[in-house]
Amino acid sequence: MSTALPNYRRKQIRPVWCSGCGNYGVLRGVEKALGNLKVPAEQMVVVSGIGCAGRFSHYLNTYALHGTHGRALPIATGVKTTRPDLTVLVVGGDGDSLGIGGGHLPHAARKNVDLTYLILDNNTYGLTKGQSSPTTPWGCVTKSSPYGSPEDSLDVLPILLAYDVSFVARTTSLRIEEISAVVSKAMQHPGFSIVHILSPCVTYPVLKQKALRERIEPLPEGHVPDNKAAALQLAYSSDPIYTGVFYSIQKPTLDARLRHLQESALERYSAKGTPPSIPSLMERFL
Ligand SMILES: Cc1ncc(C[n+]2csc(CCOP(=O)(O)OP(=O)(O)O)c2C)c(N)n1
Ligand code: SF4
Repeated sequence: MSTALPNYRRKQIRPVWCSGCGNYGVLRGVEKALGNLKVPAEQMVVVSGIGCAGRFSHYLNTYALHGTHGRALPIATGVKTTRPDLTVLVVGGDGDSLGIGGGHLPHAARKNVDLTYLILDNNTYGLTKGQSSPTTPWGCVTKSSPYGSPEDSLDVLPILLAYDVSFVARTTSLRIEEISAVVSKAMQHPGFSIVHILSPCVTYPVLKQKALRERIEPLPEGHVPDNKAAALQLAYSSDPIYTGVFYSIQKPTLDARLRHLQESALERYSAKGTPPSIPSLMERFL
């Protein structure tokens, strides 16, 4: 198999997304990023959760794992830990990533597992027909809140920054070139990288394209992404909604930490003679 495929779209499977769905723009931007980085398709795994966004893994010509609702991150962590040589991309909607799966985020951040997570946020549960989600604004009328949502919405970027995710960026499906640039940077980042992608649903339009277009603005030119306080301040802004790389720092990845543990354990045992066999270790628990 060739190692530099020019086109990463899986031609046999046409997306089932509604015409005009923001996810088409995201798919195009991600394809471009993969093309820029020349990621060998056979070295890549896309893991996705359940939802319209969760269909993403079907459409790229890579290995794919369409998991269960909210569990894409632990599955992807398992893939990356057993096969650190593979490039792992994770995709989920706002419900999948921040609702049912939200509890996994701080732990993936603590581990700094080397993968890229794309959160496709349309402020609603698209697949199940427009219920309110963790990012639906307060007061918004949805299928599950006919008199207006009685809850505050999550402020996604400040939460990711508080979790100390080592790379935090935002973009939108309206800007394909920006998706390509930001996702390329995220995938090159050694550690846990998250790109929050505002991707309007046209069928249940809680996040509206026009309103989004009017409010998005690139981060100020002088923004230095290793400054968490500055990143937080910009992340709290809702008008404008800034896009770009808010935060990026280097810290040891889970793989590096595990290798270090393994090497130091082996060193300890080799100083004492031969390492214990697995059956002898098991016997200690009988
Ligand atoms: C354990 C479990 N609970 C609920 C569902 C039903 N369900 C499927 S997708 C979904 C929400 C999807 O919303 P989101 O993650 O925001 O993705 P979108 O469809 O908007 O892209 C729900 C509640 C499920 N499949 N599994
Ligand atoms: S329901 Fe919304 S999110 Fe799902 S495919 Fe249609 S437009 Fe996209």
